[in-house]
Amino acid sequence: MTTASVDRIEMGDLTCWSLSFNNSKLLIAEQGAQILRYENNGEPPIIWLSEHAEMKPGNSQRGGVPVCWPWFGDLLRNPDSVQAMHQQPQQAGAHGLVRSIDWALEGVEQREECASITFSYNSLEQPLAHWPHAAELILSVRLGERLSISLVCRNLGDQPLAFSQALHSYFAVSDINQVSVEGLQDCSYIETLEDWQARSQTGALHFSGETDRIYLNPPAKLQIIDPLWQRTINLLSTGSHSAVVWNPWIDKAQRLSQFDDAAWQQMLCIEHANVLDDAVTLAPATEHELALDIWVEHTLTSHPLV
Ligand code: TA6
Repeated sequence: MTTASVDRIEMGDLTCWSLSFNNSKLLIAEQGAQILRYENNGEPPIIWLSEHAEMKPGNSQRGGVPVCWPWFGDLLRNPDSVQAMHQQPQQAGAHGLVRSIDWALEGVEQREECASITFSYNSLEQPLAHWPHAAELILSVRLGERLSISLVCRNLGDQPLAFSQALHSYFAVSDINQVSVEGLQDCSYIETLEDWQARSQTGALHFSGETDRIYLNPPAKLQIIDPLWQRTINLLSTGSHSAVVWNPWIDKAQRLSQFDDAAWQQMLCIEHANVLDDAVTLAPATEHELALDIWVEHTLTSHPLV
């Protein structure tokens, strides 16, 4: 009989929690409720973490699944409703305000079929600079045969709450030149590297340079096909109407913090989000859930007989 386990551990200056179930392991930090690692024993990681990740307070770690909220990306590229929630939008940093603050541990569960952990953030208890609104986030992670992530946002105020968001997931790949993403064919996307022009995806997505695209209304299921590691990473989401696909490639990799110059070859971000016109406006006393299931299938590719 398998009994999952949850243990508290210190990683550098960060308090983290280690979940294990069968041969799967997950590491999550209290800071930002940020998943840092997800892997099956004896296999390459599923969620990628930079070898230069600095385990110290004040910055999100490069890799894992940073939570971007109450905005994604550059606040000034967000809808007016989202910008108006901030008192000094011109001064705001990228990807919101909750990636680098400690969340509260709400609960831990160890069962036969899974291990789970829940964190919360409440703006009434931990006010955010220049963002004076009443909201609560609940991030729940369940490790079983799959990894299930749920991000719930509750409007605790008496006015509508407008936000954009993303689970900014970094996935490990064998070689970005060899992988592809299935599921985005025929989707419209915004090409942020070419003046935010609207485009349409033809066929599967392959990579040959810096990629930073916002796909609109993608299907619930996307797949990262990795022939070299003979695996497919399956991604199944609900409550997400945008998907950001990002690889920094060679030049941007050299400008990124906590990032080896060559690391662009072994990572790929697929970020389940609600951004641009998909930004969320919550009525008072209502909530919204963005959820994502991640699991790996092994695909033994048949090699032609030599
Ligand atoms: O999600 C893609 C992106 O917006 C990229 O443009 C890049 O800036 C990446 O996020 C990382 O952002 P960060 O603030 O974590 O360095």
